[in-house]
Amino acid sequence: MHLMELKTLARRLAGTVAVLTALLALPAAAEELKAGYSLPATSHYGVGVTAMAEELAKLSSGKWTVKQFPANALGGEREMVEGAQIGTVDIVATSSGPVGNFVPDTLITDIPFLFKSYEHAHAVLDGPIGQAILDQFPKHGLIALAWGENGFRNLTNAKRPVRTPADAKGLKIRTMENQVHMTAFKTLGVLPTPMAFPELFTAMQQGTVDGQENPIGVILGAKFSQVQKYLTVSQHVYSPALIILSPSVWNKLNDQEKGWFKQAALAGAKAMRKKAEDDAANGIEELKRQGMEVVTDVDVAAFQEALKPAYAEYARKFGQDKIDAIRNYRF
Ligand code: EAX
Repeated sequence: MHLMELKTLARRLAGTVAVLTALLALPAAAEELKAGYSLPATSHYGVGVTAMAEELAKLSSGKWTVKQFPANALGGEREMVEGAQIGTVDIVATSSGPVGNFVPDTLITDIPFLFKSYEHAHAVLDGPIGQAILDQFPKHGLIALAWGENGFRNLTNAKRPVRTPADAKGLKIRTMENQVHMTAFKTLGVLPTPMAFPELFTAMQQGTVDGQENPIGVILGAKFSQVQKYLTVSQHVYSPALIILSPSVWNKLNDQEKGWFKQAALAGAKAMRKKAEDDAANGIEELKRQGMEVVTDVDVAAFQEALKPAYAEYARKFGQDKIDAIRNYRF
């Protein structure tokens, strides 16, 4: 080999070594997590997941990034929870709606008129009762990092203004795939039609169902004013949300990293609650502008009276003591 060739070879090798050294000095590539939810990126779920991602990046010095899949891109809430179980979805921000089918202990939180206020709901869910429910998730193949919020649900329909249970009777109303909600609506004499959220807009457009019920932020985000004329501010049930993590992610974490995920999820839940509550406070005016006729003088006492047989069923199912412990929780 000529001297010139040797020199060229040496230069090339030196260059390769320099590149390799630079590569090794780079931090490990961030791991991307897939997060799914049923509403647009601008919704309370989007705001919550963004806050969680930012906190996680800060705590872990960028070890994880979060790619968001809003608006049912990964399927309905039940499908996304299944995805978390099998590891095809990493993070799910979901209403408690379908979660009772996986973790039955969550169902008690879906009882109508159980929580009197946001403060009441937060105190129960963030306290020992809520924690005991979160602790049930691992044995059902899921990790629940924090309680978030969907909000107080309100009835909408395309047929008539609803103030009383008599007005609601006979309406065909989509419910979530949740036994506690279905029992309540059946008891009220409406025709409950359980259906996954992604199918709901079309079902209302085509008249397969007359109406549905959801928090104001959801009604706005999903553009239901395009297919629903009447909004009843019934606030008939508080709808919690959950930030769920796939065990396929959780089981690889060390204790410090688990702490980061929990802390990040709590920051996400806080931001989610704030956005859901801001939407509930400001969104009704926007829905009016979009053409909805709004009933605010709802006969809540009559609805509670009409629900009595459902409450008897819940007492048999969950135990009156457990229900009272939530209803009378001091905060
Ligand atoms: O989580 O299915 C529902 O009505 C939920 O409230 C909605 O997907 C937001």
